[in-house]
Amino acid sequence: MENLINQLKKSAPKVTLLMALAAGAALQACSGDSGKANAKDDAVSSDAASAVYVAPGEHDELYSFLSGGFNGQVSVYGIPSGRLLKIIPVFTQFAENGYGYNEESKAMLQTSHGFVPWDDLHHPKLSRADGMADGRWLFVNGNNTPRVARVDLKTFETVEIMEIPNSAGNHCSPYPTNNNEYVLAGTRFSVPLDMKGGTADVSMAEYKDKFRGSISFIKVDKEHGDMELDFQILVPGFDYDLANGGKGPSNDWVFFTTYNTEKSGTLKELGASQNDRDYLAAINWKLAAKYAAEGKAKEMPANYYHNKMDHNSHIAKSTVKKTVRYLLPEDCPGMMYLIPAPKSPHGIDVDPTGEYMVVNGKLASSLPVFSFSKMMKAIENKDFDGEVNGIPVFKYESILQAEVKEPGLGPLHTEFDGKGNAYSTMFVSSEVVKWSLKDFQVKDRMPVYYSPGHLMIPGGDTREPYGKYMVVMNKITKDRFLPTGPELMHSAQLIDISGEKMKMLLDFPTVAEPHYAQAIRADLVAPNSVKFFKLDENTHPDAVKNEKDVSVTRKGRTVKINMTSIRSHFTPDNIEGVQVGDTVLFHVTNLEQDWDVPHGFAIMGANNAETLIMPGATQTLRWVPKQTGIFPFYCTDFCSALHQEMQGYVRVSPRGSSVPISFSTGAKKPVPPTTAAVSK
Ligand code: RUQ
Ligand code: CUA
Repeated sequence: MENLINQLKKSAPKVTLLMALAAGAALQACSGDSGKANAKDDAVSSDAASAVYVAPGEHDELYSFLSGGFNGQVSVYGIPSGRLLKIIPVFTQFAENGYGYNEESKAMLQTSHGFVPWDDLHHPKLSRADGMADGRWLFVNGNNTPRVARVDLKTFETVEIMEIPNSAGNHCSPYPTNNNEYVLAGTRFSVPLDMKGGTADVSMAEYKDKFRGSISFIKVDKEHGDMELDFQILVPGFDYDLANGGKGPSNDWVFFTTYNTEKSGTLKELGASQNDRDYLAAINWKLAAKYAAEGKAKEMPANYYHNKMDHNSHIAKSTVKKTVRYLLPEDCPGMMYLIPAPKSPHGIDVDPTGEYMVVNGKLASSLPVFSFSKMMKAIENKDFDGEVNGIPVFKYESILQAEVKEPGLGPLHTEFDGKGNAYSTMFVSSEVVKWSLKDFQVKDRMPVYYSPGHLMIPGGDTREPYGKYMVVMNKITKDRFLPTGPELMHSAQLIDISGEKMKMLLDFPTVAEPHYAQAIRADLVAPNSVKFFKLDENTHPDAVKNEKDVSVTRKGRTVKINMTSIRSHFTPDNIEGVQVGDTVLFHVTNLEQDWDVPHGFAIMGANNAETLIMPGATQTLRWVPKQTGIFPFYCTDFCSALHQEMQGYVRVSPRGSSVPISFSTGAKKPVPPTTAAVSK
């Protein structure tokens, strides 16, 4: 019991202690006194080890993409082994490969607030074709400084970041429609819009009247995936929490949970929990797009960044956008409706048939399931119960299909197995609950350790889930792993859902704080994986494709060093004529044309990081020497038996020194110094 109390305490910011306690006499499947004992005694069967065993040299069945939360990254794990395959930096600088540190990628992290090398990344969503993940791109949200990014699954690199204006806390984001027509992004915090794309300087006392939310419609290029902010809908000043798109009959709709419909401006923990009901917002995205195309959209000034990485030069460029179009729901009949939902709901999940919308009311004692066909009927019959800002509100009872009774405490998220079952996480009672979409009865419960947020079934939000495994991402780890001081890795648990009863298979630690995750069959991604970049397609202006073309040139206070790397040397290696205070740009081209042979580049005292150059690519490290002397540089990635020999020196002389620019290439005669461009 002590464990449970601790959990409740820790969960207090999300679910007030009082409510959690008041919510249920039955603290079902509480994690008990010892998670360890539980796991051993009743959860893990003896064949679990073989179910997750991927023999050395064998590959996993699935790729899974787990968000990194406050580390701003995505981590890629193999399923079922739980092997960590890669960390993809998105909104963060990443010293491991120089992303955000080298000159080529810095522009990716530019925003209207300047360089923001961090974000809170919550929700990965795979691009779609006909309602199924197609394995081309991964869209992710930045929660803090509103941004949506696209990762290319050919290279597992972040290739595009779009800032979202009129937003503050891009949490219900990003939601691709079934053919990536749009990626939708909603704001969590409402803010007073200044109608120039930013927020206004107003008193918090004006919260109720002046604050608004926004939902952004980002158009996605069918072939290349490039994003473009098409328009926004300015919505009432609630908090918008999560979203999910319809499918099948509900294909044209997307649903958003809202909280703080009270519009309480202070102590939201209490203020946003006054009303018994908040809303599920239903938006017809196709109709919205039609309204926008037919001239209903107005335009306002804005100021937001759109950053793209060029595939051939590997150079990111920022474009600053100056306008944004917007729609008002009150001008667009039939576009938006509100369904009353249990207070302060969190996840909204639509079942594979597209008929049921499950609202995870984290403070509610039942799990309501709404019916899309009932919603359509109510629209037809104008069966409304008033309106908010001109947006019709349905009657709860007329849209409700069923309530799952006593599902557990603190329902947060639900996914589906494609066999008529739903699985919901219970944050407070630390369990996953399986229930049926046929009779809405609970079928099974599985304790998880501890306090699960999202769960993920591969394809669980698509038309046809791959209903074999489920990954549950737990917020609290406690005694699951060897202690590592006050901070522990978060824990994910892999559960077999192929049978009637859930079976616990595996615990694996995860990097930072995963929120949502997505997974896809490996054969939809692996065959497209790029092995190296073709040197002859490298369009970087400072690329050097042949060692004999290397150069060191001075222009004013800038020294450009266009160099190459190949096992196991840099050309040039020794460079002289650099002065204190110069800006030195090392443009390093990796000449290798082979898989998995990056070279790194680092120099003593550089105030950024190393950079890791993929075969065929060029990257630039900027260095401003502050002292005279000899500075070694070297390759950071152990690339061959002679990796330790892959090194060189830069001589730094005082400012105004007469030491000319010169360099050596390993040739017998040193390259004669000249004062201008030097190339051999
Ligand atoms: S949402 S569990 Cu972004 Cu639930 Cu975190
Ligand atoms: Cu190149 Cu080590």
